[in-house]
Amino acid sequence: MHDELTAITEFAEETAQQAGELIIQQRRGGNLKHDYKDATELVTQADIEADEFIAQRIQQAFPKHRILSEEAMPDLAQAENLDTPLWIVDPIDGTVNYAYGHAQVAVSIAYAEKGRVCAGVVHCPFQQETFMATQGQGALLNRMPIEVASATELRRSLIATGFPYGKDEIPTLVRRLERVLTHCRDIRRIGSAAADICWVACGRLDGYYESVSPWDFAAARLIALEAGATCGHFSPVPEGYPEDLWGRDLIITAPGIHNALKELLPEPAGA
Ligand code: LIP
Repeated sequence: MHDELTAITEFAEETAQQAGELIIQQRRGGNLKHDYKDATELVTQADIEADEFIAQRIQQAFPKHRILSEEAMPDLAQAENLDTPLWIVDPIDGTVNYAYGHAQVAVSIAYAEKGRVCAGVVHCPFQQETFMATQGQGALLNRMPIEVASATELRRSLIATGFPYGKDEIPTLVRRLERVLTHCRDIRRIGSAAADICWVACGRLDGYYESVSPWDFAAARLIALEAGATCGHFSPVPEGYPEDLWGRDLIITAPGIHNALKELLPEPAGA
């Protein structure tokens, strides 16, 4: 099983790096076509083409496996079907960054069996960084071991978060942000959950919290766990739903600040 999983991680690494080359070329070519999902969420032609490329490679190599991907196969019910292996794909995490020419963009590919993510790759093509992990084998950045920060004081910790495309929850999120910013060193809003979480894994950040989709975080969460991070939720995970794929109210931190940050996140009674 160990060798099979390692081979799957290496397949995901190669696939993510090839998809990374595709999106670099697309952006360099200029005139990037884009559209909007639900009138608010930006999607580019590169998102769609990279999603199709990754899906084709997975289907050729693993025809019996299922795929949950942001653009081509976004059926979240797939996450609750534990019968066959599942690939969870975000072809471009940080789509707005990608469209604006920023570097914090990630290709995220995770592999899960019975709802547990056991292989994950996050490739950041514009920064030439590939984060990866196989369950039980530690976390790597460009094939070198990484580990989470040793932060123990929230007031001296750098915390990342993000915000949804929809604006309904902004008042609650701003009140939460005020509580966190009052008690930590500073906040970063990088624009890619996969990059945020991998930066916690390698100690560039001390913590992260947000609510995102499974494809945004599934691979990075395994990488962070394997790097020694504490991963959890600050609200209950629905009974029977795979914790590794539940993206509401995520908190991923250096172990020493987990409880201190977690206490600040839920809306206080009567707020
Ligand atoms: C993004 C997430 C990010 C979040 C953005 C967006 P996308 O995913 O990675 O953490 O704050 O609103 O959801 O849409 O670029 O794949």
